[in-house]
Amino acid sequence: MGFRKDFLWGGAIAAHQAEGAWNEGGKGVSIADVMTAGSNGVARRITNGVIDGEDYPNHVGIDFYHHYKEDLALMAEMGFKAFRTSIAWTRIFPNGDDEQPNEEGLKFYDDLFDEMHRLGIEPIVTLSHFEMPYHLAEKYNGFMDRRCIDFFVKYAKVCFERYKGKVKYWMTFNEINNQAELISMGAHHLAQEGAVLVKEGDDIEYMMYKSAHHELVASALAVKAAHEIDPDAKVGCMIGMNAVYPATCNPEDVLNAQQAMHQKYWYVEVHARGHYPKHLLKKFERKGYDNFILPEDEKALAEGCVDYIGFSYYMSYATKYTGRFGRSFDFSEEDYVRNTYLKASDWGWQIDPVGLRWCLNWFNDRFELPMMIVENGFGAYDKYIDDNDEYVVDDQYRIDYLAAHIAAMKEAVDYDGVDLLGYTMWAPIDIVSASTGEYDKRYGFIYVNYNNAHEGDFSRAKKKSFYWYKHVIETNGEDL
Ligand code: BGP
Repeated sequence: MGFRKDFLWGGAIAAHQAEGAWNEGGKGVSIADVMTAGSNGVARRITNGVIDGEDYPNHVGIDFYHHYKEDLALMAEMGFKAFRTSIAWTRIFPNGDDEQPNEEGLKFYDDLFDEMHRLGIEPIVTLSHFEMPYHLAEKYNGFMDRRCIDFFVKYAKVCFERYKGKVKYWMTFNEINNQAELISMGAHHLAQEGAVLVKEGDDIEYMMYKSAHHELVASALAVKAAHEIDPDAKVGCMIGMNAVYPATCNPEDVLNAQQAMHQKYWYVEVHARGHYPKHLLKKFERKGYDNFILPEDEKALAEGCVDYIGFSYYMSYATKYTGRFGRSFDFSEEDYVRNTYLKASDWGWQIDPVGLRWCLNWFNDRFELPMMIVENGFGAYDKYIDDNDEYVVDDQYRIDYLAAHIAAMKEAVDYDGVDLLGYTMWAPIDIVSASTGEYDKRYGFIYVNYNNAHEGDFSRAKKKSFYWYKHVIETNGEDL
């Protein structure tokens, strides 16, 4: 009983939220580099990335590019078995459609992965974490154009060949399904996911399905290529997962919640089963949206099923029926209601460890694949304490959040038969928030001295949770 002996305990970050050095080492500009900082309630905007007076937090990140040795040493001190990060596509292909890869970028990740192995840390690598080359967005409108399938597959193959023997666990597109929440989350999700830029009057529902289809084909072709290049490679999908509960036991609310699950999670069906679910094919037929699925795409999808399901889990939702089942393509804010049984973070993210067990079961019942929880964490405004020698933040709330979620996943392993490969919490070190671009929304066990006002020297210090997580890993999750 308990977690497997070789359980991959660790943490996860993404290149664009941490590395900084946005124009060093031959790197090109990514879609993340041109996004302004938002703040609570104000969405980030996409500009050309050079407007005076605008704040572009991803240009700097936490300067992981220059600090990674120090940071990995701290992860190793906690006993990390695994560390998830992404490769910045623009370090390898600065424009996305370049003939040759950028050797300096390839070398950076060689050094990074070598350092991880030296410390006994297994790399888990996402190929595209919200950061397609900006040039591909501008010139091709991202994944709206089929040519981007080839650009991605070329990039993926270069990575598989170069890092064969160094990287075993891969994921293709981070939280590929976020784009399903276009209306409530703002069009920037479409840009983050598929680097598709939206103009007024565009049919964004059509654009969402078409660009997602191209990404799914690109992902499937990459999975196939990875297996050919390195038979030991395991390639997963990465789904942003939240349980969607009915607000009441009124059958209409129950059906509505099921429709919301259809709407948000059909992506994983394509990744894991190699074909579209029937409810979506019906919708495409009804709306005339099936013109972008070519026969060769169906073959590619069928031949490129993922080896495991990677997913993030932060919160759950509750939804009520507001008069239209299966709203055209979004469950907007009016459909979602506050779950009175749950508390929420300062950003309104409802804290629900039981929902994690529910989600593990949802995946397990359908796909019977191994799983990896590749993100789970608690964003908070941490209070810095000056006069404590042991730690600089007393983040008991973060410990409580993580402990409850680890306990829930242990139940899923012990009682529900879930095959769980690992857990990489988000994020072991404070980094830039993806949704708001803030520094002050902190997740780390390691504090980074830098804030929203761009004050600080990037020095690193331990929080209380640092010692707690070290102990969790030491006891293989037995003592929380
Ligand atoms: C996920 C993303 C991450 C991330 C995390 C926390 O959606 O994959 O990139 O940052 O959520 O979100 P945020 O940073 O907005 O708090």
